[in-house]
Amino acid sequence: MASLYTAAYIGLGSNLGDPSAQVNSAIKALAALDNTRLLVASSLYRSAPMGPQDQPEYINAVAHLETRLEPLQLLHELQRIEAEHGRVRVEGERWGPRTLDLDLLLYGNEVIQDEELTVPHVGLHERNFVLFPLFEIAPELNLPDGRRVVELLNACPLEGLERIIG
Ligand code: A4P
Ligand code: MG
Repeated sequence: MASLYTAAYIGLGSNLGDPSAQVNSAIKALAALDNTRLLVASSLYRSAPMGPQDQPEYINAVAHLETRLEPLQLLHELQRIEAEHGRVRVEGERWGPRTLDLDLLLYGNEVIQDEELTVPHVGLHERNFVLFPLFEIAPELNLPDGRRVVELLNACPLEGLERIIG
């Protein structure tokens, strides 16, 4: 019988306040979501900022969930968790600093092009701070278009990325 649960991968990022603490706290919040199980979270990674360079380095990670929430329900839960971690969106500012950013990277094999939600997440295939932690927890994973995470990772420079041990 088909599972009622769908595999979802969440990208976590933070570069304000205490980024490691924010990311760890967000992982706990993901684990506490209704109708959702946290299967595994990657190590934390230190990562040079993409976009404006006059901002602190990021802490990034990826979490693997199984969920019965619909994609938009899950997105709204992610936005609630961001808000609870003090995320304030600045109108018109792109790629700026943030206490917590949660991106829905993948939702099963679905391709979603909605006003509010694009899945797979737009930057997924070219961001080392997404691909490396994703590969750490899901080395066999393919994207809905059939591309393998490991192939994308091999094509992606790893400069500025460092796994935090321990
Ligand atoms: N949205 C659409 N699809 C999705 C999705 N799959 N997951 C919409 C989450 N949200 C999605 O997001 C803007 C809108 O995207 C939301 O309202 C949602 O409906 P946002 O988080 O408010 O905007 P943003 O994060 O400032 O913009 P953007 O372009 O999503 O930024 P990114 O791509 O998240 O990049 N450098 C390092 N080293 N590490 C980082 O994590 N992150 C960023 C932000 C910049 N530089 C970074 C990092
Ligand atoms: Mg975002």
